[in-house]
Amino acid sequence: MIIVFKDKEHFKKEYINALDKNFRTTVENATTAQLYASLAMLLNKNLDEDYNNTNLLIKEKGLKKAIYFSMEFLMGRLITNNLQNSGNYQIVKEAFKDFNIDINKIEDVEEDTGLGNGGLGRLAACFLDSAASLGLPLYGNSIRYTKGFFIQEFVNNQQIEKPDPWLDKGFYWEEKIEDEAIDIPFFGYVEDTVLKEPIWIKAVPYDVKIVGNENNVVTTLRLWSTEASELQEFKDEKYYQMVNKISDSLYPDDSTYEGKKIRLQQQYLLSASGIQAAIKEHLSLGRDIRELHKYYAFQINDTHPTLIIPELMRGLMDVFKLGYDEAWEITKNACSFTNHTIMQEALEKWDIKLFRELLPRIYEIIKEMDRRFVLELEKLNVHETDIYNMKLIGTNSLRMANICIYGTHSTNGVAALHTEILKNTTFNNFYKIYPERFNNKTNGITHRRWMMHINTELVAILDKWIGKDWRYDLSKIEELLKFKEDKKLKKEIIDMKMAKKIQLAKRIKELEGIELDPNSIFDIQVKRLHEYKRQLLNIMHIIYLYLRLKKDQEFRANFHPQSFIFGAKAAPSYHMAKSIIELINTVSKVINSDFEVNDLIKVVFVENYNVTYAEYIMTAADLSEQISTASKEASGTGNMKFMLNGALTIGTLDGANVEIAELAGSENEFIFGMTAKEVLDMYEKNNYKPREIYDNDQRLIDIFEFIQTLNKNPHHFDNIKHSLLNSDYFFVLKDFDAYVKAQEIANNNYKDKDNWFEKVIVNIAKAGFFTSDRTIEQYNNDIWHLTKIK
Ligand code: 26V
Repeated sequence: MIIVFKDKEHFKKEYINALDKNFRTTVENATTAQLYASLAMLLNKNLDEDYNNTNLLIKEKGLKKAIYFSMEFLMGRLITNNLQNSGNYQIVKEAFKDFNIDINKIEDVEEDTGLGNGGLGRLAACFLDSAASLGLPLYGNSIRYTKGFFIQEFVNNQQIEKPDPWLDKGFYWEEKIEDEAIDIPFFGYVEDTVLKEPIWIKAVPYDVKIVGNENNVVTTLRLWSTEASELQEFKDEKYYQMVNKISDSLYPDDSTYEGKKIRLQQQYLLSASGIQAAIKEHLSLGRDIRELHKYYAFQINDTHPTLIIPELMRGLMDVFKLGYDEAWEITKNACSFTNHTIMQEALEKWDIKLFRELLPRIYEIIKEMDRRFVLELEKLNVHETDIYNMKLIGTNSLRMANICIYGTHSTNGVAALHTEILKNTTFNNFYKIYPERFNNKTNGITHRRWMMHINTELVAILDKWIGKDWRYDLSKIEELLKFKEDKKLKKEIIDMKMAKKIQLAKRIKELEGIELDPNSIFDIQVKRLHEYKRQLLNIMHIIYLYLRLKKDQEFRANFHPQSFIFGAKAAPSYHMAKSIIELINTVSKVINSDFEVNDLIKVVFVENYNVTYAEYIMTAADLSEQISTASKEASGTGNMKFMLNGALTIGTLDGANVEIAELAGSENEFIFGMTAKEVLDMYEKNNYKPREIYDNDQRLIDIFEFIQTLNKNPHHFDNIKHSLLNSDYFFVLKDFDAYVKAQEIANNNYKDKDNWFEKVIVNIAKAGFFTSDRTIEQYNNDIWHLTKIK
């Protein structure tokens, strides 16, 4: 165990010194911001020893490293995690108690590090925690955006986006490594493979420590920022603007030409800096460039860092003068790719004209890759339409996923069903040629952040009933199954859930001003807002319930009170998603202020859902809403967090829900709706008629009549209705009836507490599979082959 501070008194002495040194103040006189800053700086400094030892050991033993290239790392707060994993949380908490300070108040000062949009970014953060905790040398590589994911506010029920200048308040967990800066060229022209007259941008790394759990391992997340380059002679106003723009914000608006260019610059900067830093380190240790793939594995998280493939080819050929074939073998062996979506609009394509202007030499390399690929395919007698679809370069655009599958030795999906769809549908043409490249790595979540740190009530129960081994090997949590009928255990789990619901209700009361009854069913859907995730189906069911509760006395008498909680951000330019937010907020106000029903149902849309909010929400759910159109949600990870903390899933057989239902038994979840196969068949047949469903279901007609009364303009929400009646691409109407039935069963079932909480225990006991420790072990065994740091 790394105890940075020997004991409580030692910590107090150091901390008092730190306050004096940093702010010339004392515990009594310091502001909470100063108390927080001093704690963060002190802990960060004290992690140096383990950090240096980890680096030294990797070098001395010549261990292979994996670099996880990702445009997003949704880290959330670091203070609690770093205190916990380093084994100092208790000491520090006790010390603060002596100071008469609530440590939670100090933790609350820290802003979320919100360098990510959602699941993909949070997965990357969980992976860093798991790898460090397993002692695997996995290093994160990303961009130090000056502004993280936007802060959401609601004005007149509508989403407003505010910038998130998270660095302004001070970020104490990073260290700028000036002398490892790398100059990256953009634009210019190519003469005989040499890039001439480019514009140079300096990429400067900031390293953030990643603390392994009680094992003295400290790895890093490297975040690249941009500065003016010394190599750049001509620097005008426009140049400095460009320098700042590249690391200014996460996913800047890509609806304009300017926005697109910046995003591509970000992608290349991230890819080229990471690759060049690895090559420099490799050579500085006296190794041969031809052995690069034996010392580095480069994981491409979705297609955003695709350019590491041509960049590595460029380095090996242009700088180190290897032949194409040798460079290609090294590149393919070093790189591997993870796909996170089958949504067509998220499969990245770059306009050739834009790409060639910005990255002329990289474009040439991709063109050569494409030429050779086509020759290979022709040799294999692949049909010409397949060749056309598989080409790396289409008529107007570069196809990033194709480059990734062709340029790596491994392509994985993120849940069993998702990988099957990749193999049999999305990338079937590639699968037929390279079946050995495709593999599945079902996502996971770090059970430290997503259970141990946020649900101490459950930790105590587990420790008491099955000992502590589960903490280090979550598969052991299955031992709880033996006691699933035990009345005493059930009582403890019921109390745990009640405690967590009360805590969340308190936070919601404080932040949203809405009172929730902890005895009601907490029914929660938190995730990005997207039509395929079907928050619309959820709110339509709520409207149906509301109307029925008002007129059906018998139904009312049998109904267990239910609180519906939403949390979601919509992309700033995604109009339909924003309309759905407005609809939910509007309905929420009507229902919550209707005295006829507001003791039976409540609706809350929490503002600015983020990692820290999630830490309160995940433990407090009875029902976990996972209701995406089957086939569309690649995996989901919120579903796993809810399950591990004792919620039952109401969901479709999509993504990792399939594995949840398989492991826990579908009798212990509320599964409904079309299957992925039915959805895909229906797209193929193209014979879905949503209007017929609408015309024949009075409930749907009533719902939309009600929606017309919500705004003084009855047509205010017509875009939603029209989209459903004219296309309903995500089968909301088709699944409505099945969803209503599943909800009814769930509500009914909750009244039998004994039965409900037996299901809860089974879910917790079967959630061990979903720790990201397991996922990372699989990546390592199948793809990276790293040796553990001892
Ligand atoms: C793509 C793009 C392209 C245009 C600019 C904005 C943007 C933002 C994000 C993306 C990638 C979306 C892919 C994604 O987040 N997939 C999610 O990955 C999770 C982790 O594997 C998984 O659990 C979710 O099911 C999946 O939707």
